[in-house]
Amino acid sequence: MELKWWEKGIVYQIYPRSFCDSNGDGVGDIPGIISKLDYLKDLGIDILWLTPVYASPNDDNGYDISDYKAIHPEFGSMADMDRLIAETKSRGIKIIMDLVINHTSDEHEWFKRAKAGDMKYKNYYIIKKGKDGSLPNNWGNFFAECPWEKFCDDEYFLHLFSKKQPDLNWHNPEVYEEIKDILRFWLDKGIAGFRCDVINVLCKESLADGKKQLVLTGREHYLSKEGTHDILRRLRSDVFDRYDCFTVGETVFVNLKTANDLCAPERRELDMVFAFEHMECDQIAVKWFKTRFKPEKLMNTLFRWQQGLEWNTLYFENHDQPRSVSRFGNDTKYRVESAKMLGAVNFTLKGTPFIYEGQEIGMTNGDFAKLSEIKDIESRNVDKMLKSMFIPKWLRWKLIRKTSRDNARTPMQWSCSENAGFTTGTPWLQINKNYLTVNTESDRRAADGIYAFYRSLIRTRTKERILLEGDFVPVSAKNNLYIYKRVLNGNSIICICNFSKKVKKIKPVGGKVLLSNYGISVQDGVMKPYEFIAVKEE
Ligand code: ISL
Ligand code: CA
Repeated sequence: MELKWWEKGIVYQIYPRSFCDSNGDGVGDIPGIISKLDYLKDLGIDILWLTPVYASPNDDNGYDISDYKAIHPEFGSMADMDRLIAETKSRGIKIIMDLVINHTSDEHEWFKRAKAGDMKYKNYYIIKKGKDGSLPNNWGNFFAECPWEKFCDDEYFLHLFSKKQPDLNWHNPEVYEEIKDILRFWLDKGIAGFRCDVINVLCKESLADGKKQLVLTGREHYLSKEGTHDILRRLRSDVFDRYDCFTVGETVFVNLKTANDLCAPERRELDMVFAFEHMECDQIAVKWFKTRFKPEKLMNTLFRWQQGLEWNTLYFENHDQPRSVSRFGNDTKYRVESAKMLGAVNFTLKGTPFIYEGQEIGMTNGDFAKLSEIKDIESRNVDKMLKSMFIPKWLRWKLIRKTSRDNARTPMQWSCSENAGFTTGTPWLQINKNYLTVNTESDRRAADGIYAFYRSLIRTRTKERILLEGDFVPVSAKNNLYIYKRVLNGNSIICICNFSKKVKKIKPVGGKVLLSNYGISVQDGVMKPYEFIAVKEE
């Protein structure tokens, strides 16, 4: 079957605040993105995903939207956005935007009117009376706080995220109509699709108490419910089908069954989903408690998803996760090798690869020294929660330093000039001091640069039908050596990956070397630290 353009393409995620600042206010912006389009074109990407650039009070860095049809002035104007759309189009790059429709900002006009007593808008949100003088139910919240906030008198509104992000009431048909209108507005401008934020929690089937759980008590009442499936199917036929666009859902807590339910082509809901299971391979119960990383957990999870879902999103990083080279690789001695190896795994599995800004030069976790240097609302709430559990300060910091979302949000490192070439002003979040060595300019100059390796990954995947369409076949997974094949019409590519610092012996593989992060042309049976090799078998 002919692959769709979003299956053939490579997506590059931009976190606009941290990408490139054009006017020296310390915040990345749309003109900054435009100035880097040639860089992205040279890398070889096809699709850009922008995290929210809409008007927002920035309680959660743009995921709290106060006007879906306006650009936040700190990012530029609507004219800048139109120019970005035109400039990407002329380079053959498409743009997808973030669609945040589980909640709005409490500063959105709708919520303000609801607050002012307008019943029409009150019914846009989930507002409930308390129960016997206490909260409406016992649910938990994604940001480690109480999900109910006083609305007025004895009423509360639900917010699964921050209290400045009230959840929308998807049982109200007027909400559906409003969102349809917003989608058309952007699609008519030439946007090619959406990354749909926490899309599988839209419909709260009931507001009853939930079964007590360590995290997110109550989630059985809203995760991937029939009401959400119904909304997705309707959005598809009412809106998306009329455009050449695609949707990728950010779907929390999905397993193979629910992921299939959300994106199997015949169900006509989403085109792809972001699953999280492989991101949970180094945590205990909740993401704030990290344990030692074991490659087998990561790789076996990936192998299972490769076999259980027809088409996967392939990602190791985004703006909510620590940097992959610090987390799964080695960000000191083997930074270059392990960053390339992770990239190679991400590009040789079956699915659409996503690159998060900076991943293509092996950017590492932020080098924060104390909580006051961290801006992320989630980290700040987690600190409060852990404090209330009497966890000592040093341990709180240890956990947060490892898991904070700000690890991936530090500004993009462009050069070794002041502020890494990101801004001429004061950056909104501190720049990692390793910018003097880790930056696009030095990386692209180096003989063994990561950027150049990503370019070859992109070109190889685009050229090789086996990598695009071939079936995934696991071969072996033991002793930190991972071997898998991609197979199409009897032709195969074998991929071997040494997920450790130790040298390993294998049976030499003959054939044409397609990719090697050590630049070798013949596989000799020795796998060096973090070595990856892909060989076309003959
Ligand atoms: O990243 C997480 C925990 O650190 C997740 O629980 C995350 O909150 C969840 O995946 C939802 O993320 C998305 O929606 C949030 C926003 O803060 C995230 O940045 C976004 O990716 C609320 O809109
Ligand atoms: Ca700026």
